[in-house]
Amino acid sequence: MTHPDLPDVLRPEREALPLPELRALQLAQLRDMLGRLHERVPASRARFEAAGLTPNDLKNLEDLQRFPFTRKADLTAAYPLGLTAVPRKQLRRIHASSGTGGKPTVVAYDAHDLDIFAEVVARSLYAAGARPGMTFHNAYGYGLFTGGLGLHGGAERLGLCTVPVSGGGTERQLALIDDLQPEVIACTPSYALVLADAMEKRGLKPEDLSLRYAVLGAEPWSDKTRHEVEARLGVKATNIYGLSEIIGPGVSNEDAREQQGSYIWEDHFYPEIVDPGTGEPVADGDWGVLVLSSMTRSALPILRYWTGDITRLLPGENRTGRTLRRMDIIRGRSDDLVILRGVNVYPTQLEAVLTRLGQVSPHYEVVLTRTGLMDELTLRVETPEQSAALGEEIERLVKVQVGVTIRCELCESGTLPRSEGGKLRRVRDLRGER
Ligand code: DLL
Repeated sequence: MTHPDLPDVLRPEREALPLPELRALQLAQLRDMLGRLHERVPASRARFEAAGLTPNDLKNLEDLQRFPFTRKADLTAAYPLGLTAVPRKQLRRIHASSGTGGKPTVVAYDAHDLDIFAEVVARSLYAAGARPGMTFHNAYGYGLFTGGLGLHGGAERLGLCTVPVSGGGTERQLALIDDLQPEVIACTPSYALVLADAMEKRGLKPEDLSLRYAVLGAEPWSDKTRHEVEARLGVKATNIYGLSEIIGPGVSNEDAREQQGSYIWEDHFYPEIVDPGTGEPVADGDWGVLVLSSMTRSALPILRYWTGDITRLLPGENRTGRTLRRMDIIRGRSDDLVILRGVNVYPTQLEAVLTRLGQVSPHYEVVLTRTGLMDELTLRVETPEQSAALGEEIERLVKVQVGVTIRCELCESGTLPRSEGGKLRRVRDLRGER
């Protein structure tokens, strides 16, 4: 199945296409997509017409910038299924993601989409180190969330024996890992730490576990968490990225032997990085908002989706022979961006300060409050010892490195919210509350 020269690549004819061929394929796919949107989705046609555009206006890849973005609000306005491009009878599955308030975002798949979903997740798992015949412990939530069923379909496609554990029930998870001896686990990074805690409480050591690879995503995380998960569970951990509006997990994944950026499966998902303020493309390698077009999706093709995720496309060569571009970690979201007294702060910047300091755990929480007209940010961090000097040192480092004055509160181990298997919310905004 693998190419002799490209042992890390599952589908060389897709993952290692010569660049001119890949770009030609993308242009053809985007044109096809525009044609389908124009013909079958009235809301899309109306937006093209309002902008004076037809699908024929896409002559080269740069022309894509002339076409409008799709935003979460466009999906909400068309709730539940107004943007689908195939008849209702053709649909085979629905997923939904929680909105920031009000109605969830509903996404639909037909048989062709489910085939693509399994394909890109299979590639992601392969890049993460999984190989046919291994056993796969899937601790992503099953249900409307795309994580559980999405990983599940790809794992079966790759030929893994899949254990559909879903989230929560940590003791039972450990017992299953002990009994079924999986080599591969998938869950959120914060839940991987919860499992590590529980394992240590039981007196288990990494070498007692069969696990070798962890596929972690669905929430922001950093190298500090990677190193911790790797050391405590005895695995190689890679980042899996994705979102419901585009497909679910499996838009991109790191390669376990490289761990330097996640390969975007660009033969299905076309990436752009744009300035969060102007929407204009940024210079190569610069940070900005990731915008994705799901070129090959049939039931719900989405053009230029404004993910709100801040990342960059990594410059330079990769070491795996793929011709696909890699994205960096998600540094934050354009909308969970905290603006504190005029300074833009991403929670991950605070995490980076903690990482460099070393003496604290990766469990932290950002609490925003308002006193009078003043916004205050409290960084709550778990530490084995509550020394006032350490708290002051963190406040000083944040001031110097991030440029804002914050308050640091040290908490006892185990007191901050933990993941229940779902996404962990790091920011609690109490500014609207009395
Ligand atoms: O979280 C899909 C997924 C499931 C990805 C399992 C990976 C693993 P949504 O619920 O629609 O879909 O949430 C999508 O989650 O826009 C990011 O803000 C965030 N996100 C997803 N993966 C990562 C990651 C799934 N690896 C939103 N790093 C996205 C950072 C991530 N943030």
